[in-house]
Amino acid sequence: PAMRIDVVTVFPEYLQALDLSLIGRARKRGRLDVRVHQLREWTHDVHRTVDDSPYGGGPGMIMRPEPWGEAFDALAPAEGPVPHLLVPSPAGVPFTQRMAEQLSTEPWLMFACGRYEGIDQRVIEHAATRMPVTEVSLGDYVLFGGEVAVLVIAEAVTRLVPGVLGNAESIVEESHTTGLLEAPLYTKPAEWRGHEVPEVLVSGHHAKIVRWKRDQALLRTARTRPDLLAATPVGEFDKHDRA
Ligand code: 6GU
Repeated sequence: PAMRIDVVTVFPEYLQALDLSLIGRARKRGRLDVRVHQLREWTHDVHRTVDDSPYGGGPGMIMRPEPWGEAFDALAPAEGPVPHLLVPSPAGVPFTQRMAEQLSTEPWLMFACGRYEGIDQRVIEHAATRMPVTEVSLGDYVLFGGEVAVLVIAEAVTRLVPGVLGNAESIVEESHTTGLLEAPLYTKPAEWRGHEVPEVLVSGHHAKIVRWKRDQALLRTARTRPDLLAATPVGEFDKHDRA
């Protein structure tokens, strides 16, 4: 089942990264249908203006609503199926693995990339009369615009779409899917520059390995992300011992 992704931006060059690597491969294989659009195509003045000064004063420029309205009319006509619109913004709800999982089941996503100080809020209000809209933030810091956020969100979401990632099992145990950080990983050689691979991993004792990985995940989470550990149900702590 292919997922369609439309991106509207004044910097389509940023999205060229979507031609690369596993996302590019998934597109060639027909699992993803990615379409990047230049917002200025929906302007009519000679300078192709997309911004203006803010009502009420304040610094910088705001994206004016009219080109966005025309873009929505062209890409997602009021009749027929509509996408889930995602608007990257530092004022949005925090983007999480949980949200990535939910979005990965949707057939059609559209991203509206703001630049400058942001987009006129009526664009979001108007879009919400036609389609589901989520303003989403990557974290508590400020980027120049939504383009890099789209690369992050699109990668987190599309790798969960069936058939995009080669090995579906690698998704199940990884960091954040379990609510904990993942245990450290090792490969050959068994000794390297005086550093050894933990003994238990070469022991061949499967049950001990499972318990070690779980304990390492808990330790690592306690040290670097105590906030995540606090949100972990206590049943997770000894799950494998009770099995
Ligand atoms: Cl999603 N967009 C922008 N422009 N800045 C951000 C962000 C998103 N998340 C954190 N900072």
